[in-house]
Amino acid sequence: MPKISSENLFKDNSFCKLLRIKYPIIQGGMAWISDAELAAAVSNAGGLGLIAAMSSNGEQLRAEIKKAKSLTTKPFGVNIMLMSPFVDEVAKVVIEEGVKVLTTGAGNPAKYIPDWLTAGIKVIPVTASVAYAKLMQRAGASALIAEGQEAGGHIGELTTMALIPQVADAVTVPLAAAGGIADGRGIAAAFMLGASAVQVGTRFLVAKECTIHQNYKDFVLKANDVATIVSGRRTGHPVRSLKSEFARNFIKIENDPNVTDEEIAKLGSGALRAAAKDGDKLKGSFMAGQIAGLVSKEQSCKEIIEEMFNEAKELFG
Ligand code: TUI
Repeated sequence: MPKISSENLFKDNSFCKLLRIKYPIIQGGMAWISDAELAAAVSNAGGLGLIAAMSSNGEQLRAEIKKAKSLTTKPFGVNIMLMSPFVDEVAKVVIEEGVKVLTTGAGNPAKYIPDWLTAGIKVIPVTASVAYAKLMQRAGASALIAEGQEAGGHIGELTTMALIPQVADAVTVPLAAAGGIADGRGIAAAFMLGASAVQVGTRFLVAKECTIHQNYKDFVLKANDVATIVSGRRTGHPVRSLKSEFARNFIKIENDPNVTDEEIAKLGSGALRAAAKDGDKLKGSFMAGQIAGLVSKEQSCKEIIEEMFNEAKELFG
């Protein structure tokens, strides 16, 4: 097995080369959260910022992309959530707007990949299993993000610790690790497991440039190791979030056999917005990863990224 050194963190790094970025860190494409302001701040700090297309229709996404272009000259990307009702239109808008990098989540992007590749876009699907990682590599993925179930939001079954080395052995494209990473130790561990980049969501929730409601940030800052819970197992779309009234209630209701699937589906709608925009604990789904307990201070994106990579560099000696 090749030795990993601090050289691999920056100079000799497949993600930095592929994406023309300084630090091999991707900011998670978080629905209702990852806007032009956050994406541009991460990109300006040397990482890859992402705009989440999930909550946007085509024209809203176009406006957000234009805004990001006005805030940074560095590369940034768009995250496309495949369960979005607007997925067909946003899949076209990213081509029209000359977006250079896409990540995808919560489904299979195979039918869009040929058009994106023809347009010169680098496509980086998020995967939660080895089989799906192989499928995405065959479909033309430029790189992959393997996400463990420590992550916030929609999750798969495997942990980051078990998933990353297995995916690393199964594919040849550059691999990023996600789920449970919020400091330099997490970066170092991810690299040891076979990743050459990390994707971070939870720690960026409390970034100064992240525009979510202060209640959301405080919820993350106060979280401990057992502050998250998984709901939505019955719907087939399990979601990790902080233990809000809404999340506890959702689990109670989904466990009730008298409640119909339609009623459950209705329950979830609007919950991401209620958390991000209104900070409403009764109606909001405050998605966050298990590493929230480690996130204890609000910092700029630049401070977050530089601190994380300085720690990782120290660890490699
Ligand atoms: O997508 C995410 N995280 C998300 S999406 C989201 S919005 C949402 N809200 C309510 C219910 C569901 C979603 C919030 N957080 N992460 C990337 C990710 N993708 N994790 C797991 C997957 C995944 C899962 C199944 C990717 C592909 C897949 O199946 C592929 C297939 O075989 O169809």
